[in-house]
Amino acid sequence: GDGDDNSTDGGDSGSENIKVGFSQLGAESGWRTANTESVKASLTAENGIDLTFVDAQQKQENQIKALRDFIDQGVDVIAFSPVVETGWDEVLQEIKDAEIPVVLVDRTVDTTVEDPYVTWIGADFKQEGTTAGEWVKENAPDAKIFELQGTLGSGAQVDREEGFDAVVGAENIVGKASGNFTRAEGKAAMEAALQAYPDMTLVFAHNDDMGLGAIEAIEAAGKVPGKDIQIVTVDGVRDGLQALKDGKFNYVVECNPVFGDQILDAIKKVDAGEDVPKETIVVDQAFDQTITQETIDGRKY
Ligand code: GZL
Repeated sequence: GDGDDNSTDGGDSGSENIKVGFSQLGAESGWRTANTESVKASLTAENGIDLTFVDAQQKQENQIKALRDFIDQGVDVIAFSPVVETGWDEVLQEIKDAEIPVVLVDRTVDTTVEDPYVTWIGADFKQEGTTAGEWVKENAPDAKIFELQGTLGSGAQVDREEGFDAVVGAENIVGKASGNFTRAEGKAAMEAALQAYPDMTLVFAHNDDMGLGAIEAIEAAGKVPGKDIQIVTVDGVRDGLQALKDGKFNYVVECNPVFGDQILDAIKKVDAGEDVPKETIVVDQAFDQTITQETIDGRKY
C-alpha cells in the first residue's frame, strides 16, 4: 500500500472501544464547563472510548436515572461526579451487582456500600479551605467573615467549610448561606447577607462564580469589593483571576478542573483490570493580587 492509513474511522472499528457512561452533575460554573471540556477532549473514539455523557442540571435524581440507564446499556465503566455526598447507596449497590467498575470524578461520596468505586480523582477540598483560611488569618485577622457556601451536602462544600472554619475560628464567622455554586444564586445570597450582616468585612466564597455574583451585590450596595468587603474564593477560573487582577477579589485558591487525561488513564487501567491508586489528588496552587496578565492569559481555563 502507499503506507498511508486509509481506514475511515478515527481508530479501531469501535468494537474494542471501552463503553463509558459519564454522569456529569451539571453546568453550574466556569469550573464545571472547563471540567466537561477536558473530559470530552480526552474520552474520545481516537483514544479508544465510546462515551455516553449525560448532564444532570445539578439534580441528584437525574444522575441516579443516568446511572441506571448506563447499567441497562451495559457500559464497561461508569464515571461520575456526585452532586452531593449522600443518597447513592441503592444505585451504587445496583452498579456493583451489575459488576460495572466505577471511576469517581471530582466530588466525593458518603455511602454504606462496600468498595463502591475503584478509584477517585479530584482535588483536596479540605486543603483548599485551609489554604483560604490561612490567607485570611495572615492578612485579615480581624475580619468579620460571611461564608458563601457551595451546594449544601456536596463534598466540595462540606470539606472547604471544614478546612476554612478550623483555621479562622467559628467566632469570626458572622453568617453562612448557600449560593449553590452559581453566580446568580451567589449574588442573591450576598444581597440578603449584606442586609443581615452589615458589619461583615470579608466573604469566603466556595467558588469564583459565587464570588463574582457577590461583587455585583456589593457594588449594587454602593460598596467597593476587594476593599470595603474583601473576597476570597476557590477555583481559579479566568473570570475569577481577572477579578483578582482588577482588585475585586483578594485571594484565589485554584481547583484544577483539567484532568480528563487522568480520567482516561484510570478508565483504561480499570477496564484492563490493572492496578490503580485508590485516589489521585489533582494538584492546586493559589493566587494573590500580584498575579500578572500573562499568567492569566497563559492558563488553559
Ligand atoms: C470542585 C467542584 C466544584 C467547583 C465549583 O472540584 O466540585 O463544583 O469548585 C463547581 O465551581 O460547581
